[in-house]
Amino acid sequence: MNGIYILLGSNMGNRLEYLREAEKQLILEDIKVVDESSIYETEPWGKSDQDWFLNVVLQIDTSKEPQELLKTILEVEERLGRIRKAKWGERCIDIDILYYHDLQIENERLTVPHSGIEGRKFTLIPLVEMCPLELHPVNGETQMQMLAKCSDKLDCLLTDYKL
Ligand code: A4P
Ligand code: MG
Repeated sequence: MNGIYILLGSNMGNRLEYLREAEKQLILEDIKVVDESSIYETEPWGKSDQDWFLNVVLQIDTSKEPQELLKTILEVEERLGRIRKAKWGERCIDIDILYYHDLQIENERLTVPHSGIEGRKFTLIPLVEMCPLELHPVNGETQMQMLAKCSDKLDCLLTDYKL
């Protein structure tokens, strides 16, 4: 995997504005956006009695090490007023680190690559759009191969929203 990829998700309030504001705040924190996927409207995964999400994947460039990037992400979530309630539950903004080049990290605060990639179409579809042939550093599969195998049946609809 060549690059740092993060996933933004929102399913509360003005979802598109939350995604836009999150991107703005990240840029203010010395994070450069190199590429962005389309925005997808996605059926809630994990906990179905909640509203649909908007999801987008950003490829970013930053001098921050993974732990520091996580800290920044948590601060941006907080600034945007994210209140943590139920696991997998509704949120105005959620930012996850998907890949940090080929790094593998596993501690109580951070798992990279993100543990949910293989099982979630709302993550794999934007990744396939951006970097279909890049390899997952742990399982050695391309984003396309993972999507082809993925058993997630939830809808992930392309929108023409722009960040
Ligand atoms: N953490 C560990 N690894 C990471 C990582 N790679 N990136 C830790 C970011 N954070 C990471 O996260 C809890 C803790 O995870 C963080 O403090 C960090 O130390 P959280 O965001 O507060 O908790 P959560 O999101 O409720 O739980 P979890 O397990 O992270 O859920 P996910 O995987 O984030 O899933 N359906 C659709 N359609 N679209 C979505 O975007 N998102 C979720 C949340 C569920 N269903 C969804 C979507
Ligand atoms: Mg999360």
